[in-house]
Formats: sequence, C-alpha cells, structure tokens
Amino acid sequence: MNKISLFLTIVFTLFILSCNKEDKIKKETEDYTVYQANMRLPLGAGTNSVVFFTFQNNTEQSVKVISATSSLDAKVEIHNVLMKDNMMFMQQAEFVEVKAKSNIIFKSGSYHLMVMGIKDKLKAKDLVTFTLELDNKEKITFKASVEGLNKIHSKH
Ligand SMILES: [Cu+2]
Repeated sequence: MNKISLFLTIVFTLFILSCNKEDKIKKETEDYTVYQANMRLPLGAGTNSVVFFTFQNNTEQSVKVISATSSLDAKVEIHNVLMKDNMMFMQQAEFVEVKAKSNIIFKSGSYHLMVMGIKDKLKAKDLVTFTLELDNKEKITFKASVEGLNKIHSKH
C-alpha cells in the first residue's frame, strides 16, 4: 500500500467512524420529537391560552404524554375537545397515547395544552418553554412561539 492510499484509507475510516457516532447520538436524542409548536397570544386582558404542536414518537413502543409544565407562571393541563348534543366542549385528558412510529397532532378542536392563569406579560414572537412528561418517566422539552390569532387560524 503506498502512502497516498494509506492516507486515504485512514481518512475514509475516520469519516465512517464519525458518521456512525453522529448517527447514534442523533438517534438517542430523537426518540420523541415535537415540532411546529405555537402558543396563542392571550386576547386583551385574558390569562388563558392554548398550545398546539405535533408530537412524533420515533420508537417501537407506544408512549403516553401524562402531564405538561411550562416556563410561565401559569397552570398547564392536557385537554381534549369532545362533542356532546352537538355542542363542542373541552375536557381535561388524563393522557394522550402516541402509538409506536406515529404522531399525534395537538390542534384546534382536538388535543391541546391549556395554559391557565398566565401572570407573565406575553407578546407575539416570544418563545415559551414547555416540558412534557411521559409515562416512561422521560421528559421532552420544546419551545413554542407565541402567535397572534390571525397566524394560528383557530377556533378553540
Ligand atoms: Cu382547553
């Protein structure tokens, strides 16, 4: 083996090793992903808000989201929207189950995080940190951007 091919072999080997390492780290930290998270800006003097996002379960096991907290001085609950006698109403959900290799979209008219009694002064484009607790004791933290009503298109 001449010097150049030896050098190339070493470089190539290091490249493969570094790729593997990165893949592994990525996989470990991305069992669960939350994306497209946004929070509605409370209207006027309102102190309640809703948070919408997609929760993706990349693992082979189903998982339950059992509670949520936030960086705000406020109470956070998991809610669902139900229909009864042609009326829509929302109700606290004990958990949201996300099947293996699938996702649940927390959206208007469905599951959402309800943030109540917000004491913080919020404005559009603020980032609020939320943490979801799973039934396997894992915690998933994500940031939701605060959006005015016109951006979220929702009727909660
Ligand atoms: Cu609600």
